[in-house]
Amino acid sequence: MAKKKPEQTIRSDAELNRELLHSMLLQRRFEERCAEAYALGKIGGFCHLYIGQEAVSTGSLSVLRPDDYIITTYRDHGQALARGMNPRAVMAELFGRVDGCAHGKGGSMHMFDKSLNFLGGHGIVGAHVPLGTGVGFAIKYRGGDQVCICFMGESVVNTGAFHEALNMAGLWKLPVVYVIENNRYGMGTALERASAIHDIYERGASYNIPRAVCDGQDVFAVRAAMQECVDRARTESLPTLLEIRTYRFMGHSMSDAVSGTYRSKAELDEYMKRDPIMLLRMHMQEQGELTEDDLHKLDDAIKATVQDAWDFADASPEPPLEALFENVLVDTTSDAAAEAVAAD
Ligand SMILES: Cc1ncc(C[n+]2csc(CCOP(=O)(O)OP(=O)(O)O)c2C)c(N)n1
Repeated sequence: MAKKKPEQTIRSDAELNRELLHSMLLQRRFEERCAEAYALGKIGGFCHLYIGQEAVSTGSLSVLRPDDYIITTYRDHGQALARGMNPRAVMAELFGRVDGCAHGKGGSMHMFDKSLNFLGGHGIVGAHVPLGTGVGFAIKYRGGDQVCICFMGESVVNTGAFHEALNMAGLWKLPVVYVIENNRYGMGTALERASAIHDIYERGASYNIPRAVCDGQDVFAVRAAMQECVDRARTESLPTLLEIRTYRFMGHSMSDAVSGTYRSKAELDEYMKRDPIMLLRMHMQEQGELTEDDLHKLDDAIKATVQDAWDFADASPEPPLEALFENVLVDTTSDAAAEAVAAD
């Protein structure tokens, strides 16, 4: 029997497709090395991999301007790389070294880069959503036309902070795109066991927020959906609740097995048939935009980039003991602090 071809939607030009493939493959190879580094004890603490979800970060961030803002959860390595963060700074942060983006004090869940308006990397489920709303408020208050993208997992919609933040965004018409990365599970709890509503995007109705849903394994579908949301935010200053349906191929974090007891191997296999990188690669090969040789060269170059990030991180020193007390307390009453705030 002929194999059914995985569905795909909008098409794009060859150059752009190559950039999208590069971005997604970089995340995949980076995460694979993170798993290895974790097993070797070079990375400690929490570590949540992004394998399987790469079309969400790449597709979403590919339609943004450099001055737009991004805020996200702890599953943040892929989004940081897709935004253009230096893989060295990301890997060094994971290794807990001084050359990391947070000088080794944040780790996996706290990627941050002010120069890219990448505002983290937050570990408390739901707690960053009001911050995303605050960024939207600041943009509007200052009269700018930037957009804030606030990523979150689907279990966030059951936290109180989500509802308070979306109510304000709907009421004040803030330029924020709230992206639900619906990968079906909050740790080991399936969406259907945790939420009375299974079409998560419908929650936007409660706050009069426009809403949409798209296929998160198809990078073109993500781009198209996100472009609409970003245009709405930029030109009409309106928020959107966008549900992107995806799937994580690894465990919730490094502490659980690949498959877990909460889902079957058959389910995992079924979703892996729609690996987002494979779908894009197949499309490009069908269009004559990519040969096997091109693919190998691209993959080798990306592997070398990731190896370079690893070597850089490994050579970077650990933060000194005194660093424990740096950036903990700020005297906001001093003249210097007031000047720093005014200049920002
Ligand atoms: C307030 C709070 N409660 C519990 C946790 C522990 N915790 C970490 S991740 C997680 C599940 C989150 O699932 P989801 O939002 O769907 O995101 P995903 O991990 O699937 O990307 C939980 C309960 C936490 N970090 N913060």
